[in-house]
Amino acid sequence: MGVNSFDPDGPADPGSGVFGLCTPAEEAALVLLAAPWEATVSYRGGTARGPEAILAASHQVELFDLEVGTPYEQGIAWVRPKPELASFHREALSARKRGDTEAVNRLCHQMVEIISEAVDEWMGQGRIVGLVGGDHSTAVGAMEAAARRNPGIGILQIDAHADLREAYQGYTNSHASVMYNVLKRAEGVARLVQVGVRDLGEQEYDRIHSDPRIVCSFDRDLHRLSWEEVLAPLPNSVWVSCDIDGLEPSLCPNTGTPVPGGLRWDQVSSLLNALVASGRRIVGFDLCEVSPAPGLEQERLGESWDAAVGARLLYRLAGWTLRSQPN
Ligand SMILES: [Mn+2]
Repeated sequence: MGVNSFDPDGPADPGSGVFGLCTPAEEAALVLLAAPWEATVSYRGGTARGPEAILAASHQVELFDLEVGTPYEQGIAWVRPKPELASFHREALSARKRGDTEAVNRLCHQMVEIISEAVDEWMGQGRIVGLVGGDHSTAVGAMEAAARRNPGIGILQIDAHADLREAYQGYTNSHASVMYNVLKRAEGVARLVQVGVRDLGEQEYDRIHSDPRIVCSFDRDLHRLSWEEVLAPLPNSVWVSCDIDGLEPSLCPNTGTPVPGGLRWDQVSSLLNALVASGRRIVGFDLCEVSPAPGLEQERLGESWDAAVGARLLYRLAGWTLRSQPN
């Protein structure tokens, strides 16, 4: 990694990897798996360009962070899924255009399998994995893989939406069904703790109250809850699933389905600080639904405000995750 010439406080080398680092994936403690995918977006598109935009914006992120210190020292690398994912994505988008819901569902299922296998492989090689979506449905396979390797885990979901629909617009792997699918498919998930939810259907509301695995801290209740109370139902090992729309829309103005309200930047920080301070271990995480401004040219993706926020949150998620590992 050219330790002698590497200056963590200096500008990123344009040819460098995520956060301006050059650590090969084989030597990194944490790999960030890009999942450019938005086959079932229901409102505004763009999140398939999220990973690329975050990668570009990551070159502006300070490697010293007041909350998480210097996680880059343990090695963080950017990795891509199998090239088939891109062709499946193109096929899914055109199937969607011609109204072939069955084909969309089949291709989305293949996406889930590809992500699940990739995450499992990296975990098998001793890496911790952070998934960078793409729409939130890209996280289903990642959580499945994590639950297989860590039975009994909890999921901490930061999201404006409950994502508990059985299907949405006929799509069984919709971004609106993420947690429904995870709870149905991943037996290893013991608990789902939702934070920031403020936009949901009546059936989702009923599901929250009828499934003993689900505990939801609605956005409207956060002012009277401590993070300790919010986090209390979680077991020791936790996957953090972060849909950027859980944050205030001012932090993600171009996300697919923005909703008023949401967590402030300092609240996300203090929530995740509290999670790590409680002694729980973050076994992996996803960051989804970050979307650059529409029409932004390729070479200007890194200037996107959404990506600037996303890249900083990604660095902190990496930092909290690494810090939470037992020595
Ligand atoms: Mn979501």
